[in-house]
Amino acid sequence: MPGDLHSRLALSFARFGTRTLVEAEGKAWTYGEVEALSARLATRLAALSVAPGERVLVQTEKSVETLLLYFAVVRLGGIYLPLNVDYTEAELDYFASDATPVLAVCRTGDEPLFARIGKGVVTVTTLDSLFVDLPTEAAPPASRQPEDIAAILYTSGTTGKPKGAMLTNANLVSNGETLIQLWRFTPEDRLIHALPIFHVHGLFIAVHCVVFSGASMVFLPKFESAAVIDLMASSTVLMGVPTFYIRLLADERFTREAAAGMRLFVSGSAPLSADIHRAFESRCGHRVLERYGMTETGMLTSNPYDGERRAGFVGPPLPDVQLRIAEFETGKVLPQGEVGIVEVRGPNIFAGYWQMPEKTASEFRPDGFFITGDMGFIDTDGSVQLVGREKDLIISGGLNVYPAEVEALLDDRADVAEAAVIGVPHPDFGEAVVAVVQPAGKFDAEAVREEMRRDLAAFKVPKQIIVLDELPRNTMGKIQKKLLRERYADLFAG
Ligand code: MCA
Ligand code: AMP
Repeated sequence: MPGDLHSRLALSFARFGTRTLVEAEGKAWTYGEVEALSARLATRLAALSVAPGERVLVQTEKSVETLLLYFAVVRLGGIYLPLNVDYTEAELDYFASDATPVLAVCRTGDEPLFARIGKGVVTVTTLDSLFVDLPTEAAPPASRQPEDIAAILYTSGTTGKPKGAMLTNANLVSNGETLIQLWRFTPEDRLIHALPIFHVHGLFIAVHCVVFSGASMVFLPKFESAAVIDLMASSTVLMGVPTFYIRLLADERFTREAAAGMRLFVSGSAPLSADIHRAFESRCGHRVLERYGMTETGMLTSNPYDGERRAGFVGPPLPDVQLRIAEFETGKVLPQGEVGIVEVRGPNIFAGYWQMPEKTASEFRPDGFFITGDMGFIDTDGSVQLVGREKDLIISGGLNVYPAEVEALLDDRADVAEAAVIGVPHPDFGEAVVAVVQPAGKFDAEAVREEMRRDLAAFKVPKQIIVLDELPRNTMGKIQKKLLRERYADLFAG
């Protein structure tokens, strides 16, 4: 198999030429059409200076055109940098300044905003305009090595600024190859694609499983249970975050009959509770296949296709992944059964954070294992259970929110003395972001929430702000977040 991503995609484009690759809004594109259109789009991008190693920043809606843009950038050996469509100007400005892209592609109407970000250094174009009078010639593919960077995906951190995880051609190709074997993808599969395409989950895992295997997918703009249930009769696989499964269970149209034609439901990005796992099986007869991964690593573990898919477990490591449990502070490897930090090594582990060599070094052990920040243990059957996180992170509907970022915004306000941001159980999102604030003077929680929307993507804005005269502190003066989490555990219950 080729080690660079474009060659791997091209293999499928050639092999499955006349078969459908993607459907959206009632239209269909074959493998051959996708190759031809992305090659012509690459000609346009090359004229805009996209070349090997150059970053292309993308904030566009989910569409087949965005998918073609991804393939075109890969063809030219550029570095694809997709961003959440919810990101605000303040968030975008950081990414553009840090990544110094040669080109930014935005939604029509967002050009003035994009002209302001990144100190005006980038060329800005809209996705729509890229497709006007598309050149007829196909750009020649650039030659790329497995270790060259194919994409940068930003992830936030417990401290400091978001970090750009650099994913190589080899990372993406190897993970895709492993997963199509493990999850038995064939050209007969049709995936219901309801995830966003600016994360590893929806872009690399879902799209590469489809393209590498010659399968097809139906693009939905977002998850909606009615549309997903309608598609089940003519589809075979769904990949989603736990909220998808919670919402399907809440829809009475979701029955054993509705799911009869499906062969696989995959869940990840956040913990799927054992209760939901069991409720799903008793409703439709399928056991959800839960897997675990990260932006920096792609997929790391997966429950088996055949064999027991254990509720509450994320399965054994993938065949080419080495996984161990260690003591966080010392790095001492712990025996089977003990809880510690999950550390991993393998061909799918990223090449480091963009322009942050020290940060990169601090997240790897000297022998090359990456420290995930997740806590877990390995059971007697080799299956991993995650029991928590060493990192202070909230996962809401499969999206990561780092409390430090939200706290910094609140702490900066004149009407806030100090704020603590916590995750509490939520029936739909799994966890929800809640801020507990000690005000400095007059404080209007709803007005503050509204103002926060200017600077933060909607999913990071606290669903509720609780006002306390005093935040609980330990003897060292540190805010007792654990106590707050316990106190507000039932905030969204019922
Ligand atoms: C939307 N909102 C959210 C979320 N999504 N709030 C908290 N958490 C969220 N995840 C906001 C909306 O802006 C809106 O705010 C309000 O909540 C209600 O939105 P709703 O219509 O219910 O949301 P939705 O549009 O239906 O989206 C929910 C969703 C979506 C379907 C769960 O967030 C989603 O597709 N999540 C998947 C994310 C994902 O792909 N994660 C993978 C990354 P307001 O009303 O105030 O405006 S992790 C990864 O890639 C690693 C490698 C891995 O392991 O997979
Ligand atoms: P991200 O940085 O967005 O890629 O999120 C990665 C994090 O999501 C991991 O470090 C885990 O904490 C979490 N995660 C992903 N899959 C699972 C899962 N199946 N169960 C629990 N947590 C998960």
